[in-house]
Amino acid sequence: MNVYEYAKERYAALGIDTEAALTALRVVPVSLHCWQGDDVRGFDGDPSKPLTGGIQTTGSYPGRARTPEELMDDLDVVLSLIPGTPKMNLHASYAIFNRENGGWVDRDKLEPKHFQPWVDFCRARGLGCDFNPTFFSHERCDPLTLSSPNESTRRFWIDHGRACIRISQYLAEQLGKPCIMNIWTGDGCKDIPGDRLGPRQCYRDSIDAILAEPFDFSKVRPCVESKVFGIGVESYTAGSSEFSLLYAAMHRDKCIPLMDNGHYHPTEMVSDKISALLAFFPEIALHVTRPVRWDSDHVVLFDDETREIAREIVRCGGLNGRVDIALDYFDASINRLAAWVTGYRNFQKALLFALLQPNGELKAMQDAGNFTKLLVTQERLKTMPLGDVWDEYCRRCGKPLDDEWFPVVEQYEADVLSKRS
Ligand code: RNT
Ligand code: ZN
Repeated sequence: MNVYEYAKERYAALGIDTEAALTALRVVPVSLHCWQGDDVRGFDGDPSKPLTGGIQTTGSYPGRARTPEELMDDLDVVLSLIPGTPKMNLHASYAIFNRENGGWVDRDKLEPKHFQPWVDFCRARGLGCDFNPTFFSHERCDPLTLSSPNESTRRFWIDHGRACIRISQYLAEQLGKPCIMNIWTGDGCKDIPGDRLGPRQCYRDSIDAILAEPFDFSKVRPCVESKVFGIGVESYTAGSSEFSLLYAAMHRDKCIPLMDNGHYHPTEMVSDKISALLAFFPEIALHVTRPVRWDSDHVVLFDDETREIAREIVRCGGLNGRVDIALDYFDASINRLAAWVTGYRNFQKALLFALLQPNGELKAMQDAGNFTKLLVTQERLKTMPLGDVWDEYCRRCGKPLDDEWFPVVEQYEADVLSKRS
């Protein structure tokens, strides 16, 4: 008997159908963020300009993608090494300007044509595409954007947001898959503000103005992402958790909330928040990352919280379109392709772990008050032969096993990345 058949029997003895899990996992869209490949620099400005908005990449590992072509080449290697159904996730700052489309324009003037090479890239690979307006790393951040007291600043960024809605609609129509369009700004204050309500009212009105741009909500799913603090905005953020959740709650016909698990106090767990939101919202979106003491955006691991997030997604019915999953991390201190692949595969593995749980029985134990058995069973599940089912999943997806993918990255580093200055 091969190891998968043996694992299948072991799980079957607990009432768990590994075949159903393998089938379900293959079609779950998980967004792959383009910004891991170039340390969130983008192509619409001077690449040496600093990353602003309170986020930071640290490290200077060689091989960063410097052009759209390099980023796409890198993505192709990554796509060859990850199982499942990836979706691209772009930022507006990854617009591609060339002679055919008239060259550079500022962010308030972006058009679908500036993303045509990305549409072609995605279409040729059968990928959907998500999108993000880029409210950072730009001279029109004063340093605020949508919450600025300066009306012309707000106008610029509202126009950027509206342009991004039109681009998102184009991506959805061209690729035949909904586009999740996430609104996040780094607006906030380093020190104790003298006014919080004013900027938050501006922020609210600015999002209203962006979402006044006509779009089809079945194709474009605008989200608002909250954040507790950033570098240089330690004391207050305009788009706090309450602000973003309430905005989404009061605009349910055109907006959904997005939680990034790096954006809370270190003892707050997004795994615990998923069901709280799903009790009220038909759909929510997630950024999966790994905060180390702060929103450091380390590579996603196969760790307790990642597994718990996956378990909550699965048992709350999130795989049926109620939870939009995206990865969001950026590590510049290690091989960037290895970072991408490690995080993506780990989240796939966490989803597989979650699909191989006897959820009905665990719930019954809880409802019956049998917390001893619940504890013992959940601990028991941790050492079931998940790895053998995972290997089978990779095989069926035609993708390398855990031992096989890193040599491909090492070879690519030797052949390609090491030659980039
Ligand atoms: C920042 C947010 C945001 C960004 C990306 C680049 O803290 O998490 O989602 O990481 O938009
Ligand atoms: Zn995020």
